[in-house]
Amino acid sequence: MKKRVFSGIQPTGSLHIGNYLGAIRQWVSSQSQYNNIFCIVDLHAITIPQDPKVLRAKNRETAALLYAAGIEPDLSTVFIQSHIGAHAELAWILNCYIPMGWMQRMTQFKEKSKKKKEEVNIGLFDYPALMAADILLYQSDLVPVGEDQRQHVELTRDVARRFNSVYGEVFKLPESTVNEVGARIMSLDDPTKKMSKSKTGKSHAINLLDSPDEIYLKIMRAKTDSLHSIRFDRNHPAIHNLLTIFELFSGLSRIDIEERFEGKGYAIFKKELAEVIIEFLKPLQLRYQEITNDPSYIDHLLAEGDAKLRPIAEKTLNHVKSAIGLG
Ligand code: ATP
Ligand code: LTN
Repeated sequence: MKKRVFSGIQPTGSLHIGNYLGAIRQWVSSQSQYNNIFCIVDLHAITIPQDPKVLRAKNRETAALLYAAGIEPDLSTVFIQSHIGAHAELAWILNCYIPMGWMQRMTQFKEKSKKKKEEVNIGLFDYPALMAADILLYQSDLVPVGEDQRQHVELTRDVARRFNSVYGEVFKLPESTVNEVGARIMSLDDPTKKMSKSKTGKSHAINLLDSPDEIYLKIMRAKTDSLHSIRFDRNHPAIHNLLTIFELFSGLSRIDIEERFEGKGYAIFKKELAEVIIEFLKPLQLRYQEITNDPSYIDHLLAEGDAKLRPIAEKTLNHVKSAIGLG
């Protein structure tokens, strides 16, 4: 039996190269080794205000982008979280087994709740309980994510362990898998912040559907530091981030990259970086156009996903409910 991989992505904003390099790249490359489930987490998305029409369109767009990036329908199942009611139901039950103190330690909540205070709702605080429900419903073994989600997977393990210690082996304990390189791609305009969908600064992120001109402009505007030489040096986070992006999209080694740009200026490096990204994204963008030419194709795949996964999720939920004396 192949191990089960489960991961999720929010249908908000535009997918960016951070999402690709931190998460989607791992999903695609290890697809044939595992039994894979990828969830478009629209219930997580509504923890911040969303326009209903946009949200519905983004669910489809996100699915199409995953297939365009190399997710294969024969190897992986993609579905929409809100289509399977068991997610919200299990999240409620898990709430009753998660101490407040665990949630209060979550760094993502601390970060996100700093912004607009009037928009901070209970859902945003409770976000990790829903994420735990997503993972545990499918008895997942591995959860490939970017660095920022590692802590949420730890909490998932903790709550599963706590539940199992009372009721027996109901949940499998999942493990996160985080890439060694690219697990935290930083913003182009502020290398102290992670690249993020919910930030809208003009040169904050490179989106997977950006045109060559947009990519070129954003890279040319990207912040650099005063190092002047082009080396992988953690003390110079702006150039380190750009070099990491170059490394991952070009497939070249760090030594080769440093040699290639030795004695050269930032302008030359940036031009080559923009070209490497543009070339890499070209086939993905073409596939996206092909896939979205026929909207019924995505709808059909998503409906198949629901039908295949609902029984698995319901089986776990029923087990949980009978263990605790519900239903
Ligand atoms: P937001 O910042 O609005 O919460 P996001 O950009 O983090 O959104 P998600 O849909 O929450 O996007 O994340 C999808 C996957 O991409 C997760 O596994 C997450 O860890 C990963 N990821 C997100 N941003 C980055 C980044 N800057 N570098 C590497 N991986 C990332
Ligand atoms: N919280 C994740 C998205 C997410 C997820 C999941 C990831 C929701 N449920 C389950 C892995 C497993 C994020 O990227 N912000």
